[in-house]
Amino acid sequence: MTTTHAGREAAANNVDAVVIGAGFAGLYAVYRLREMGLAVRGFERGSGVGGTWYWNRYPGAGSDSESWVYSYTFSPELEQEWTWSSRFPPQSEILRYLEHVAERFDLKRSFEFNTAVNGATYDENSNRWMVKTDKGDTVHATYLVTAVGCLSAAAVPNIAGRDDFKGAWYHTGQWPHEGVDFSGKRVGVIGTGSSGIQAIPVIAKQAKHLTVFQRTPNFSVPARNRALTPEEVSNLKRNIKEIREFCRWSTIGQPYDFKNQNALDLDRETLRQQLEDNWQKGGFEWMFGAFPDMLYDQRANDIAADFVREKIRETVKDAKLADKLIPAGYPIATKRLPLDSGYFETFNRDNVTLVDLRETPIERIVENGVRTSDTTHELDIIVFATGFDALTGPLTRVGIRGRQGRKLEDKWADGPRTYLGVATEGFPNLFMITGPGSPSVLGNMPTSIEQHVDWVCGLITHLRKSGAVRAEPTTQAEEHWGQHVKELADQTLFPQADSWYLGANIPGKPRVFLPYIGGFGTYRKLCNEVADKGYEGFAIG
Ligand code: NA7
Repeated sequence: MTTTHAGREAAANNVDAVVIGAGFAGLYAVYRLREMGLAVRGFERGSGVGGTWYWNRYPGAGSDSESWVYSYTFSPELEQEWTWSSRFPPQSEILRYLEHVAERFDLKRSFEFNTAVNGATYDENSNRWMVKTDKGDTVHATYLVTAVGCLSAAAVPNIAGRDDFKGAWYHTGQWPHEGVDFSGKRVGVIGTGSSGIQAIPVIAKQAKHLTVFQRTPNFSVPARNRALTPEEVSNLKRNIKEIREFCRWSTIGQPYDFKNQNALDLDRETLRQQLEDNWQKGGFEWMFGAFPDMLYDQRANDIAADFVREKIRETVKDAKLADKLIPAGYPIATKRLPLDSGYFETFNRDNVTLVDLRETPIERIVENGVRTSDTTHELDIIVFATGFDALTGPLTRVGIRGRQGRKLEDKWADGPRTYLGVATEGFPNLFMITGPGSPSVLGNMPTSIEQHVDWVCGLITHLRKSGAVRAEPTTQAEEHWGQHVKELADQTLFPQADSWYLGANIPGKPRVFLPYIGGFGTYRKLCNEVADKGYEGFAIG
């Protein structure tokens, strides 16, 4: 009995693959690896599946991707069974979907929940990863697959006096499961990125008073979220194969793409009408289903930016307030473009105040609120909608050490270096799902995730068939990829903004454009070519 138990323990601690994370990426990675016949163990720091959708439970949280493509494609049955309620599903529905997937494919049995991986070291003698958890377990695995998410390392700014605050404070990315009751409360929201812009209209409706602390005014496009009709649902289901195939090869993994035409080639009136038509449709299509030069050419970008500025001015009744809310000084969409449901309208409410931190910066947090240079804003609750240490943060905090004990955070001290965003030299058999240097946050995440996992599984199959024990990128391939990622970004207007795409939101983080901006379809093609050439750029042995 004891021997059997010990034997089972040993088997469980010696597996083919460890997967970190049980969000969209981790669930699919476990599914695929198990399908290939591998012994897999997954670790997840949350108490359940969901990843982003497990943690981001703030009011108004939801997907900015159209629901019918914000989901898996690997199972046509699943695709037909599941019905989304609305165009942009709320967090609770996406979490329900992921729980359904985990149950349907019996994925939970491979995961340990409430367990964080807090170290992973590659042992060159055994060619195995030694993975440690905060529960004190050590698991040995041939492959280490990180499915840690791009936006999972919450960034709470180090504002003086935070511990002095006597009220409650929350970060949007670490929201309490039981929710927060804002009724009768004076609430402050710090941050006007996508999370703040989703949360602010909802909190304003509940709170006694809402104070919005804005450092940089943001552009935003209406989501125009709505329920899907039964006819739409049946049409979508009937055509889903074609829709998905389109997404797979599109620029951002969505069911639309840039036009084959530049904004500057159109006369002003036609252009305005097209922008207006897309504005009425709502969603990212306004920008990413429009004219490519809006992201390359300052003159075209200015037209788009001015269009939104006019919309803000039309919406916000108080002209002085509108001035404060109108963005300037960076090209539109070069900071992640939020979608909103009544964001600018919220500032017409009597119970909402905007604090422009460029005029009156925060001095410190005090026991009864936030003190800016001119006054103290009295608050019962502070919501930090202040974002994340994006893309690299979730990886460097794991404590990954490659060959010769080299730490990932040391290797990436001047910015991440990867090949295809999937692997990094010196760290054999470490496979990153939607890592830095891949399209990741610039596209529809589930589309990216499935492509990555499938591709990594293809590489693992190749290794196993050829009797190889390890794969890692060559320095040359990695350098070449890094240059390519940079060159593509430099051709656009993106590097002009202080965005989290560049790490600009985290003090001391090197300014490196993190995602691959060449388009998701192009990236897929490149990955396929690498595979067709026997995984060119990898040292395999
Ligand atoms: P973002 O987009 O990084 O937005 C964070 C916001 O918080 C942004 O307005 C920041 O202003 C503001 N911020 C950050 N630190 C401070 C301090 N110290 N003081 C005042 N204001 C601050 O994060 P989100 O969570 O909204 O969105 C992240 C992504 O998650 C989103 O794009 C989706 O992909 C999902 P700043 O602009 O830096 O001046």
